[in-house]
Amino acid sequence: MEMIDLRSDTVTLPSPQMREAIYHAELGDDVFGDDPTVNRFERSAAERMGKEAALLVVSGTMGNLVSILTHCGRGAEVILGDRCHTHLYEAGGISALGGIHPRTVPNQPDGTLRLEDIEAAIRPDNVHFPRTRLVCLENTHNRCDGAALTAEYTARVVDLAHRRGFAVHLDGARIFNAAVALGVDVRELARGVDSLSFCLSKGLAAPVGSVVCGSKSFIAEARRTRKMLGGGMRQAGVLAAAGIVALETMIDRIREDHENAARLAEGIARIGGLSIDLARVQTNIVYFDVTAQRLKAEELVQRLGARGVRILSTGPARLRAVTHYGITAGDIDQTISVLTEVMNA
Ligand code: TLP
Repeated sequence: MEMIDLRSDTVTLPSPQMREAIYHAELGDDVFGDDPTVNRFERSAAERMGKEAALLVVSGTMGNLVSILTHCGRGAEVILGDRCHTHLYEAGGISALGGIHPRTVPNQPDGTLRLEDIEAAIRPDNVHFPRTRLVCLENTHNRCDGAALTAEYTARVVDLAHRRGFAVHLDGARIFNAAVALGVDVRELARGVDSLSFCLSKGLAAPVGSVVCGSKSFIAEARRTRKMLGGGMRQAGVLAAAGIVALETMIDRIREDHENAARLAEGIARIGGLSIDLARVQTNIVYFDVTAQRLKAEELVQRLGARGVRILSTGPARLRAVTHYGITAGDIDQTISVLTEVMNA
């Protein structure tokens, strides 16, 4: 049975053009700075984000960890959303490996942190307190329905942080989804932030890799942090080659993923026993709930799986489906009909 895998956009397989580029990549030892493909990729990634420099890392988790460790010393405090990926799903790495104290403030349903909440979380200068060094944003916001944060909002947070003497890191794992949804250049969404990480292996469909972007001096320091974490890679041009193709060919097509997500959401809205807030589906992430008392989310996942559709349960009654490269409108129609069949059984 051919599976329709909507568990995440991380399941994407590299395009034929990526495989070709990997095969032909010119390579060297990147820890010595000698891999020409990595160097070319990092220059173009930085340029695309409007930053001075970039650093290839293995994953989104490592991108956030390297960035936060580079901004903060041990005992520093970072302000972040209570539903952000770094806080929920990165194994507590900033505390475990960096001795960094997380200070959560509530994520609003649209993925933002209220400026008043950030302001109230800033520590006064007093021996009792850790020092506030950083605030983290996430765009698009995974747990907040894939919401896209606007450039105007980000600018307000940057302004507040810089006025109060600390930095901003943006987890832009899916920042190109935000740029496409908002119809803006991705540079607008990256403007002013001191660092950002974005993923090659999600909506952009490359097999492995994320990128940290920032100033030249920040990236030089981040390179040292990456080495400390064991993330210095040698002939990493095999990854960067796919990254180059990802940046060249995979951004514009994201629109299709958003159309498929909207199509799926509209289908779900028509099925009894499921509920969805259509207005919240802005990008490629579709969260919905089972309202039928007899069925748990996990059971629904099992039944769909048996019929060739894979999605994730993210709570007792909550589910997530993510559209991506390789998923067609036909796959979405098939998913809707399987969901309808299972719910009516
Ligand atoms: N998210 C994954 C899972 O870990 C939940 C997914 O399937 O959505 N930032 C954000 C906003 C993310 O959504 C993810 C991955 C990461 C960082 C981490 O990236 P990786 O998996 O490359 O370490």
